Amino acid sequence: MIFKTLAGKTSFVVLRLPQTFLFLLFIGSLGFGALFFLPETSRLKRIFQHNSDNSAVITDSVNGQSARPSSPIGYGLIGAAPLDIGVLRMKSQLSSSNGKQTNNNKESSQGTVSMQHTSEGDAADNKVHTRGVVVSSRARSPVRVKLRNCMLKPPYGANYGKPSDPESLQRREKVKEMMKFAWDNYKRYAWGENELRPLSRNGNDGRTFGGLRGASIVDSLDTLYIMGLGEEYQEAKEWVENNLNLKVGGEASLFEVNIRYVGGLLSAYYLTGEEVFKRKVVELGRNLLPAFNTPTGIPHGVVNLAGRSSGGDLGRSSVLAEFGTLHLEFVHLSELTSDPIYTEKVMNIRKHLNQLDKPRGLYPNALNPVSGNWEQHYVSIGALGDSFYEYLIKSYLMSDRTDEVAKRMYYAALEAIENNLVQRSPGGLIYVAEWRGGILDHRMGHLACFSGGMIGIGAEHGSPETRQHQLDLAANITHTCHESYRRTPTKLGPEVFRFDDGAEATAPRVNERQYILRPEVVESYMYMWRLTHDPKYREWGWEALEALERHCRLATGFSGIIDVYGHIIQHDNLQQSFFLAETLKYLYLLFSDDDLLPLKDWVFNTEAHPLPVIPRNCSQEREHIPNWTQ
Ligand code: DMJ
Repeated sequence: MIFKTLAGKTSFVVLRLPQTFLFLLFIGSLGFGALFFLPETSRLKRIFQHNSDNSAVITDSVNGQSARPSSPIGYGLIGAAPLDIGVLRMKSQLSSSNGKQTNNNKESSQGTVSMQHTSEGDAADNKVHTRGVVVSSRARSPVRVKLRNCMLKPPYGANYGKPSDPESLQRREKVKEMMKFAWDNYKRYAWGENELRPLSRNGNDGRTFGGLRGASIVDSLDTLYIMGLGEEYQEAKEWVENNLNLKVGGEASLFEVNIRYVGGLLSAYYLTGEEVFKRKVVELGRNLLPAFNTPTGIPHGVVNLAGRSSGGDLGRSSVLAEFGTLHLEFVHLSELTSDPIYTEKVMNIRKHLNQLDKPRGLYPNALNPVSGNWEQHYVSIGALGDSFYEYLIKSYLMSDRTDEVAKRMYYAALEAIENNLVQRSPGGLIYVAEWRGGILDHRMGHLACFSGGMIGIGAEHGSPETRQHQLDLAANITHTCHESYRRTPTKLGPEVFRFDDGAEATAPRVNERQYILRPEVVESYMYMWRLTHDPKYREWGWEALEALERHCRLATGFSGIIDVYGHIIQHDNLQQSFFLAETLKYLYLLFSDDDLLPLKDWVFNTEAHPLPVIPRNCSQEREHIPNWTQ
């Protein structure tokens, strides 16, 4: 008798006597590895692959329906966390490893995954996966075939991103430990609130999210999941299920709710296939629509989540980085609901921006939602502008490179940025200055450091003549951002660094010297590593990690610091939710192999929540295909 998983439950498969005999003979003479040489149709093989077969996300994205996944975990990344599955198989623990989370989670959350497994475990894992068995067994499921052809790709390849060199593996484990530490302290002192205040040992709710709570939980779901922190992921999921109340009546930032909550829930859904995330994100998405009730359809910055009014003040300008950072999530909301309204809303923004006159081809940061005109001519690739540019190139990539309008707008914007904002300092550092009505302000925000990664991922999709040039620009900007870290005693970078009055990537002004656990610099390291495999990016990431450990880690969680140049460290008492969503996730990916969330299949929203590329053959089957050519 052998245990088999069926529809997420353990059941038994009884082998009749002759089968049992043949089976034992086969195993006895060739060992367990022999199982993987059996033909595809082999019943024995099916028995031993219950985990993978039943871990499918059975999202039918063609008609927008979602069937229940047969396993609580979509692709089984936690259930089959790095090495767990191999070890479990080799130990013949088939009777208990039924794809349910509880058993496997225990192993992963206790930190036994990866680091402590022996080479026996490693070999077993490789044997299973590198022979393509998991993939081919999945392919047998009709649902998975549909899935594979349409929306989703597994978030990992053969090896779950496990790096082959021991140093990177050790570093990746360190990042995971930091995540667990940040999570445990949030849980202990601020559970259910938006963020942890580690010094005062309480929570911070603020007003940004209009009464929504648990920002750190929603922002952490996918990070916990990809790291194989199974128990923690489960706690987070249960909180979302039982406590994430979307019926709140406050005024929320449309941008922040979109990137953290909508992005976090979408990504959790696509990674795990858990219906609860879809239900929640669809409800939340609907609550955001009143923000678009303006004469131009350019949304307000704030929205009343109870839908009583559109929220926001028509007299206030809308910010480019806010209304320009909705596209990825809203297109996916249309995908999930089969309701084109979300795509229409963001396409309207796109259209409006596309047809507006732009000073020297640049996009100013503020627009009047009533007149639809620019409010001033202040341009920045950092605060107030940043993720608008990011979403242009990522919209193109997420559309499986069919969104030609986004592509054209991105490369035209980049050209204008290069012609007007990109500068070389006297010391030879390349930076992106800010522009105030034609006058350059020679400063660069930490936020602008995401642009190294953005320009890097865009490089290979532009014209072949500009490819190397753009890759060099990306590398140069990333280098400058690294310098802004390297030139401080803490080895963490300031909020703003300058290139005037003798400053070179340093922060002479006291009020610009804080580091609030932001991700942008390590984000660019991660992309540049993926694009070039130059080991310096991993070294730089490790330097940042060590500095975080030295200066930002307290006994009760992580905190930003007030002055990166200070010799006595003062903390700002806030563990930002983006530290868990982004900074630690990018570090983890930096030390992982490229088959964890491959960039050809996934795009990260601006809060580092991975969203799947929508393959063109998937869109073609849909009625509401957005018309990218308009
Ligand atoms: C995050 O919320 C997002 O990355 C956003 O795009 C910019 N600011 C923070 C992190 O610094």
